[in-house]
Amino acid sequence: MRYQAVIFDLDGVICFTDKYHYLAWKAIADEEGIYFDEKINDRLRGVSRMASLEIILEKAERSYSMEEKERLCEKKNRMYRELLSQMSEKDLPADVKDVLRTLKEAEIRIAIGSSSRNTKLILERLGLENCFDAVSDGTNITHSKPDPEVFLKAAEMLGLSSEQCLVVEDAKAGVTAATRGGMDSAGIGEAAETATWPMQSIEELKQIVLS
Ligand code: B16
Ligand code: MG
Repeated sequence: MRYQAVIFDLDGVICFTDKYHYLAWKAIADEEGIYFDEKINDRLRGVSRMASLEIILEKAERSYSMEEKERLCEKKNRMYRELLSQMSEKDLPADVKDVLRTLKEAEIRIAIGSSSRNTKLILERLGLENCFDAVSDGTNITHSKPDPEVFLKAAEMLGLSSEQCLVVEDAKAGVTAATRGGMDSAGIGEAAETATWPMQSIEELKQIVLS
């Protein structure tokens, strides 16, 4: 088999927390009187919390101090975590569950490579806290996607080289990060446009990895 491990992005791949990011950022933007829509939201996929705010503030009519930006990030994160706290194992899509089980049965190692600092909470809510062989996330990196750091750290935790790992992404920034790290990628949604393996659905991953 071509790959020994699959490194999964979290938001937008394993679960649909991307919609909660949108709702929380939308509430912040509305309060501040800043235009924000789903198209702008797509640019936030895979990028850090502060970098996300900077993108939203491009439409602001005034400039914000670093203190104000930090307050807005904290507020957004409180709203986001409130939404996450309502999640349960039912929010793990059946096709994702099936893919994870199939890869494990085939002894392909699985890891998380997410920019999120809320990864631990999300995995707990989904009942996946003991599922992955490695978890690399926003708490162990200094540069978020499109920098390859999060994926390189995941490969290092697995004890594997970049060529042995396949990254699964929903964000163009994530595909760029994988490519810069010397890794192939499988992409869904907008990430399918630039990934090594474009996919219509996550189920296609079984064919890509196991053939
Ligand atoms: P947090 P991923 C990313 O997660 C999200 O796509 C991105 O929208 C978010 O800003 C980033 O995590 C940071 O998340 O505020 O929870 O630390 O797609 O890399 O799993
Ligand atoms: Mg994502």
